[in-house]
Amino acid sequence: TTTSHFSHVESISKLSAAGKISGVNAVVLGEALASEEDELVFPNDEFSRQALVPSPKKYLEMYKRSVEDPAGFWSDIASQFYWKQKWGRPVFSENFDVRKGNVKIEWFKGGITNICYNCLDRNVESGNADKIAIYWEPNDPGSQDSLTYFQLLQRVCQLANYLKDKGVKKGDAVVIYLPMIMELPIAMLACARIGAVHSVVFAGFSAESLAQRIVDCKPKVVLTCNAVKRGSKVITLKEIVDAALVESAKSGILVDLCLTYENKSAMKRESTKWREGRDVWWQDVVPKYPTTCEVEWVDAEDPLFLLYTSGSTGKPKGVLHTTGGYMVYTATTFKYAFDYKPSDIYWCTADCGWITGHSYVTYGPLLNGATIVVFEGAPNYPDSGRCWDIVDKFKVTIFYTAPTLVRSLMRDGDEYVTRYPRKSLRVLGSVGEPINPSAWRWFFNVVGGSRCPISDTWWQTETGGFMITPLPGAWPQKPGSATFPFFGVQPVIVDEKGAEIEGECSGYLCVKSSWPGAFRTLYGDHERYETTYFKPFPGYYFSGDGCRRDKDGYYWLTGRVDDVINVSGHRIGTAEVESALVSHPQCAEAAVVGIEHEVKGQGIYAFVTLVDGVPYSDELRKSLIHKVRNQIGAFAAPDKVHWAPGLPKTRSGKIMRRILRKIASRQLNELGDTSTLADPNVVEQLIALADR
Ligand code: 6R9
Repeated sequence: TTTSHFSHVESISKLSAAGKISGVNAVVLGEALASEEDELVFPNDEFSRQALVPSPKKYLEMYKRSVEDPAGFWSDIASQFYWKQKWGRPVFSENFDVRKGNVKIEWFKGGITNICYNCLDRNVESGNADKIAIYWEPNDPGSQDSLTYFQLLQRVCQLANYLKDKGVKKGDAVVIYLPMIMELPIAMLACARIGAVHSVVFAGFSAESLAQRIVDCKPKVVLTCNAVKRGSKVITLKEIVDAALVESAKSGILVDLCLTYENKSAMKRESTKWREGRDVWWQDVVPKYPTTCEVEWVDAEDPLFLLYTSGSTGKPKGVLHTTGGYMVYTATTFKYAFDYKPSDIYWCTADCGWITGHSYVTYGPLLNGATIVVFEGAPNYPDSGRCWDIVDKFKVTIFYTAPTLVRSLMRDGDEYVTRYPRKSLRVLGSVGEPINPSAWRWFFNVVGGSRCPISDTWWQTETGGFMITPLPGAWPQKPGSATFPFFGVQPVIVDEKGAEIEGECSGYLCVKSSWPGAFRTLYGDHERYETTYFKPFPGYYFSGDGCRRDKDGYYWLTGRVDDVINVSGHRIGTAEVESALVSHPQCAEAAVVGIEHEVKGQGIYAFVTLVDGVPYSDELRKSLIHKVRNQIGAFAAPDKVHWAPGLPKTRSGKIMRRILRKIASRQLNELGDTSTLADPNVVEQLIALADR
C-alpha cells in the first residue's frame, strides 16, 4: 500500500489547516525552542504567490498522482520534450526485488530521443537562440565570456563532428578531464549528441585514479586542457593525463588521441609537454569543422554517461545513467526544487566532475533553457567575497552550493557578504552533506537576507536527481531538514531487519519503487549493483544513509552508515585511502575513520602501523599523506595520521572501527566493551600515542 507515504503530506496539511502556513513573513524562530525539530521557517506570501508549487495542497495533489499513477504523471511531463519516436508500453518497468530475479529498471523504453537536441536545438528553435546559455567567469576577476544557446549549439556541433571524424561512434566511451571552462559542458553535450558515453573525471583526481577509470571504461579519446589556474596556483592537468596514459598502457589500454585545449590564461602551448602523434591542440582542429551536426537518435535506455563514485571497497564504481529517464528527471527536479522561471540566472558552484555538475550545472538547467554561470576559480580568491561579487555581476537569482562552502565563508565573517548588495538572489540551495542548522541560519539570514528559501536537496550520484528536497514557497522549512520527497519518490525508513518503520523514527533510508533518474547498473558489474544497493534490504533500493523522520514527517539525513566518508561533500571510501596508505613501502597496515570537522563536515583520520623496525617521524607522516594525494587526489589527504604499533582487532582479525572512531574523536570514556579484542592493551597504547 502507499498510505504510509502520505503521512508527511497529511502532516503538512494539518500545519496548514491550523493556520500555521499562511501569511507569516519569513522569520527564524530560533534558539528558544525545545528542539531543532520545532523550528519552522515560513515562506513569505509574496514568494509563495508566484511559486510553481504555492501550497501544501498543490504539492499533495501532484505528489499523490505521481505515486498512484507514475506512468501517467511522468509521461505527461516527458511529452514536453522532443522525441523522434514516442516510447512504447509500459511507460516503465522494474524489478526492484532481488528475490524475484535480476534488478532491472527501464523508463520510456522504445522512445527515441537525444538529450543534446533537447538541451540546445529545441531551445534554439523555440525562440531562445539569442538567450545566454552560459556566462563564464574565469579564475582571475576582471573579464568574462558567454555563449548564447545558438553559439553553444555551434560549438557543440563542431566538437561532435570532430569526434565523429576521429571514429567515435554511438556507445563508445570518452573520458573528459577538464576544469570548469566552457569546453567541459561543451564536451559532455558533444558526446551526447553523437551517442558516445562520456565519463567525466574530476580534474582534482590524481594520475593513478584517472588511469584506473581509463582502464575500466576504455575510452576512444581523452579530452583535457594543458593547465588551469585555481586561486594563485597553476595545475598542469596535461601532465597528469600523460602520466595516467602511461599507467593505463601498462594494463593494455592504449588511448591514441588526446585532444588538448590550450587554456592560455594558465599556460601557453609552448610550455606544454607534448606527445607528437597522440596529442592534438583543440583550437587547431575543432573550429575547422562545420557548425551543424546531425543528431544520433538513441533509445531512452541507451547509456548517456558513466560517473565513478566511491564505495566501501577500494574499487570505484562506474555509475551508469541512461538517456530518457535521466533527461525527464533532471529537468523536472531542477524546475520545481528551484522554482525556476525563464528570467532566472542560475549558478551552481559544483564542478562538472561530480554528479551535481552533470545534473544541475549542465543537463537540468539547459533542458529548461536556463542561463547558467560557470566559474573556473576558487570561491575564496582573490578573497572570501568572490561569490557575492559574481552574484552581483551576473545578477544571479538562484545560488546552489555545498554546506562546506557555507561554513567556510561563515567563518570568514559577514563583512565579505554584506559588502555586496546581492539583491538579485531569490532561491538558495545546498547539497552534498547535511547542512547543520547554524550554517543554514547564516546562509538564510546573512546571504539570503531572510527572504530566500533554501532547497536542501538530498540525493546521490546513483539517484541522478533530487530525491528529498524542499519546494520553495510550498511549505515551512526546518533548518537542517531536507523536508519531503520529490514527486514520484517513495522513501522508507527500515530497521536492521529491513522492516519498514512508520511515523516518527530513525533507521536506514531506502526507496521503494523506481524513479526515472535512477541509475541502471554499475558499469561491467551488475552483480555489485545488486549486492550493494538491493540485497541489504530486499525489495528496496538502499541509499547507504541513515535518516530520521520527525513528528511532522520531515526527513533529517544523519550521514552515511557504511564505510564512506563525506569530506567537503566529496565521497571517499575509507578502503581507498587505506589502500593508498599501505602502498607506501613503510606502511604495513592502515585503518581510516571519519571525524567531525568544522568546515569540511568530516575529516580523514588515519591510523597507521609501520613496517617492523621503521621509526615514526614527521617526515614519514608527510610522505604518507603525500602518497594519498598522489594516489587519489589532494581532497582525500588525511587530516591526521596516528601512529599505531597495533590496531584493535577481534580474535578473527577484524578491525574494530567503532573503537578507532572513539579514539579519533577523543571520546575516551565511551570506548565500550574492549574485552573481545585479541589484545586489549593496544587501546591503551593508541591513547598514549594520540598526540604524537
Ligand atoms: C549529490 C551528491 C551522496 C551522499 C549521500 C549523502 C550525502 C548529499 C545531502 C546529503 C544530507 C543532503 N548528501 N546531499 N546528506 N543532506 N542534502 O552529493 O552525490 O557525491 O554521490 O554523494 O552525500 O550521504 O549518500 P554524491
